[in-house]
Amino acid sequence: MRSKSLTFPLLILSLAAIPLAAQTAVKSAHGDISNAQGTKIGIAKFTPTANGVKVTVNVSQLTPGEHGIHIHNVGKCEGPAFTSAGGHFNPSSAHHGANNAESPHPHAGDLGNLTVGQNGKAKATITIEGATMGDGANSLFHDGGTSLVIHAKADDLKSDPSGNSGDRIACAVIEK
Ligand SMILES: [Cu+2]
Repeated sequence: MRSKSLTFPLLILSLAAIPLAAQTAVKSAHGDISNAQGTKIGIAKFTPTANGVKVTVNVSQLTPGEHGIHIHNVGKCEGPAFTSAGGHFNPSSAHHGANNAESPHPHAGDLGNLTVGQNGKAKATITIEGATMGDGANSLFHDGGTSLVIHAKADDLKSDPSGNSGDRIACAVIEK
């Protein structure tokens, strides 16, 4: 109880400071990962780095194996199909997949595959190359926002537009 009463005023103070800081640079973002039924099954955390934005994904209740994982171009996750998330976040209009025969490739929203263990859980840290959390087309917070989507099947890392990775089974709106 003692620590709680000390923490509370500090929390108010730091919350009051956020609007000022947010105007210059977003230092972190997050997204609650929901499945098609709308159940929260995980969380994604985003932090800017020198060459992009680092995302840490922590998710459970998925089928074991490889699942395509991408940043999609609209920050809207309406289940069960999550088509509201739009196509891939692809500000450079590149082809999909690290092994795509066409050049240039891959694109920013291409995060490859997420490996889910036999227990249905997955943890991964991936860099969204070239993405920012500031202003402009490369920003995860461009007009309309972005989302993180997990697919039913593995991404083949070469097929446009989404690596043949099948249905969208989980989605998180990326939020400041
Ligand atoms: Cu996708």
